[in-house]
Amino acid sequence: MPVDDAIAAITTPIGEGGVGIIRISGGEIKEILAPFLNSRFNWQARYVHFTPIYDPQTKQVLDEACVIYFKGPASYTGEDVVEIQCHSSPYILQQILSRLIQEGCRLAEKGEFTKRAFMNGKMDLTQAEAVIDVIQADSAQAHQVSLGHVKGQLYEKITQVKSALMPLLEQLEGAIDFPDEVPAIPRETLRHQLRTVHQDLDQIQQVQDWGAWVKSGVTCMLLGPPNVGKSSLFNRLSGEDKAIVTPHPGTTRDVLDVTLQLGGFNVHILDTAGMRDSDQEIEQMGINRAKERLSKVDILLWVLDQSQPFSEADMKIAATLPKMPMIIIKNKADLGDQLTLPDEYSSFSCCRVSAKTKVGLSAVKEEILSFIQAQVTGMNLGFLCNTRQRGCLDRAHSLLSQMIVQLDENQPDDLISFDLRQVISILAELSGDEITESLLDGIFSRFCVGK
Ligand SMILES: Nc1nc2c(ncn2[C@@H]2O[C@H](COP(=O)(O)OP(=O)(O)O)[C@@H](O)[C@H]2O)c(=O)[nH]1
Ligand SMILES: [Mg+2]
Repeated sequence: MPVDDAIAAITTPIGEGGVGIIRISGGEIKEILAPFLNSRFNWQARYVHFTPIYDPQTKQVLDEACVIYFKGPASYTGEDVVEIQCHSSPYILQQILSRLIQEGCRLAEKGEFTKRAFMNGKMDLTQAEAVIDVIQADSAQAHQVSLGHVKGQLYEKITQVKSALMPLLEQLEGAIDFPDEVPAIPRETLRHQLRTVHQDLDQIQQVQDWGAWVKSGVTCMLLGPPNVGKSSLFNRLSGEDKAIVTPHPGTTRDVLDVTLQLGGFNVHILDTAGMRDSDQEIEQMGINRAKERLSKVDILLWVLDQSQPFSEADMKIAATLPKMPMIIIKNKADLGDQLTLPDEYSSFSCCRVSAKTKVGLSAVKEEILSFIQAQVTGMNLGFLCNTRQRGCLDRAHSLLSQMIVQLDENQPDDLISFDLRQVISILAELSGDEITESLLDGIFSRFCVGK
């Protein structure tokens, strides 16, 4: 099958709405579309043509629509593209699509428009992958990152790193094959260059660790002894009465979660069973669940009852707190302040709140947000990778680390050049300059039909 055969799909979600769009792309779409349009239809590109759309067989009007023609290669796919913007009734859209198929179009596969854009050199693979991330972005920050990728920041950086390595490889291999003509690279130069590239990859890797927050969100867990007001705070922060609140210790069992949007970031708040040794089987199961979730938490929200002195129970919890980012929340501010925390906690951010009166709640949100912002400030989030790209980045990074050790151990040039070729090849896989068919299928199958 020719790669530019005509494909068509409904690109807008099915359902009632103002406008529904059908996109058609391919080499001979003007011929296929001719019987749908007036014989006088003017194929002026990038112009909105308001026109009836006819049934090619019966010549009945199917709908009145705005038709835009993008002449290839100046189009999304690089081929001739037509977008028919008609009324968004699933019936009308299906009617037009089914007739397009009768007249010679094929229903586009998932992501096929973007795959063609990639095949026709309209975008590199990191940009193509970013298109799916833009579609799936569910927070303002994630959206910004994906847009950065669509503009190709990651691709540019990786290309720059690769082009720093290429001359090294050429000279290394030249010196091995033609020692009389090509001088060997001094080890010190080689070491310096590899270290520089290694630092570049280090920098991109750091962005991944913190930047993952931007994509998947930040998880904060409310943790503390029973009855300090964790569930009340959870309800107040989420603005819903999701968690059951009672004066009886041991009420919360399951881990509850809610997602807030703070400053464009998704923040997942978890409410947990109060930590204590319980002889109640179900409560103990809840406590164990909370402990299991701890490893996936980014920020602990340690809740204490400030109307009481620092207790034995607080001390027990303090002893089990993992070393991780933490905000201390002193709740029940409306009942007075009896709580003095041990000195070792003086460096942690601390908020005084009352879940009952709501005083101090906004400070908790601000504290979480400023913590996230402090981590991501100064990072180029345009370098944020998806899982596939991250795998390549980690492989290239660890191979480079290994090569630097080999250089220090004075390993021969042919071994170094073999690994260097590998690193370049992995980076090419990351940027999409070296790709396999199955890799492409895997990437584009994540798309929806019509993109
Ligand atoms: N006075 C006062 N009572 C509170 C406050 N927060 C929670 N409570 C009460 O403390 C009890 C335990 O609250 P809950 O949210 O279930 O605590 P949890 O066990 O830590 O989840 C309930 O009776 C709440 O009404 C607060 O800020 N001030
Ligand atoms: Mg509770």
